[in-house]
Amino acid sequence: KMYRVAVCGATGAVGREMLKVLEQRDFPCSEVIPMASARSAGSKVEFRGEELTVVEMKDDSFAGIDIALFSAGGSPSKHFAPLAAKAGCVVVDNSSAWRMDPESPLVVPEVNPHDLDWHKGIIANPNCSTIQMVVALQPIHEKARIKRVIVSTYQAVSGTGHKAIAELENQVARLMNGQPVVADVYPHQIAFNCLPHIDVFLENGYTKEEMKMVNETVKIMGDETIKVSATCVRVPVFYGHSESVNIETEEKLSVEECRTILAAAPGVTVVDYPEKLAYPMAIDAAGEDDTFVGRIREDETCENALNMWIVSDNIRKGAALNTVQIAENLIERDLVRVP
Ligand code: A2P
Ligand code: 11C
Repeated sequence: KMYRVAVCGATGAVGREMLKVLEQRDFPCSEVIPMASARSAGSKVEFRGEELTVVEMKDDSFAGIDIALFSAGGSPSKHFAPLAAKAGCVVVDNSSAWRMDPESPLVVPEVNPHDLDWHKGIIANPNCSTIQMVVALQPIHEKARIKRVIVSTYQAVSGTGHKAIAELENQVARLMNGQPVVADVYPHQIAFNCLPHIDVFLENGYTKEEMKMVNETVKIMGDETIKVSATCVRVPVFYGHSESVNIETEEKLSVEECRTILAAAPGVTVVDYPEKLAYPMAIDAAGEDDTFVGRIREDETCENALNMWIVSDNIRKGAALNTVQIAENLIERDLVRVP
């Protein structure tokens, strides 16, 4: 069977990657309909060597569409996803709008594909920094039960969207030419800097991005006992989020065992050869599908704990690829229908 697929937010950083991933994975689509706001309606995007015309996403845009992949931001998702589902279209949403909604499964196919069974029309794609972390945590949890995770992230500007990519390029160029920088997307200069601030600050002193890692991890892994403490930092990298992760487990797991488990885990590649100076790096992960794990070592200050470094392309596994994988899973398991 072939499907009619809408890509909502098709002109954005993630939307463009979704088109690329659909093409690369030969997704069974009879038609792809790129949608965006009125601002870019009429513009062109490329798919399978053809130019497709972007149409404006409207309340009645979803009749006859089987699957809609959303990456148009939180408020458009809040408004349009229920309308799409009502029209009989299954939505896989990349925004934060539906992630903690008890009626919407939050899915990483390597971790909890079974949660797709109870979808009611809207399936949420987790936050990029959460996705790459849980892909590595799940196999460790299955073997040794994770009690507590302490994570610090080093996140690329592409996570903010195409305007932030342009802002970093522009600031670097201006600084190299002795001109003053212009900060518009971020509150401070991002070029040659690190900002311990992603998304908005909350009352508890954490940022929303940090609390996404705490809450989404529990929902995806289906275990409320897993405690997560996060610090999220924006760094002047274009593509690829990196994470320093400390994992405390119930059972002892040796470095060697951990490497073996991760090497066998779906979606994970272990790159851990310090003697050859080989470890995961954002510039190598960019454009790749896997999550890369290295620097695996014992935390010598704690009985059962390991440290590791986890890197993945935030636009691919962190967003576009995971969304398409969810859609592929729905097809495989005959779940492309709104109950
Ligand atoms: P547009 O080009 O019309 O602004 P990014 O995350 O890279 O900033 O991209 C956001 C994407 O979401 C873009 O494709 C943008 O389209 C789209 N978008 C933003 N707001 C809306 C909206 N209200 N309706 C439809 N698409 C939207
Ligand atoms: C970032 N993680 O890197 C964010 C981007 O909740 O989907 C994704 C925000 C979200 O800025």
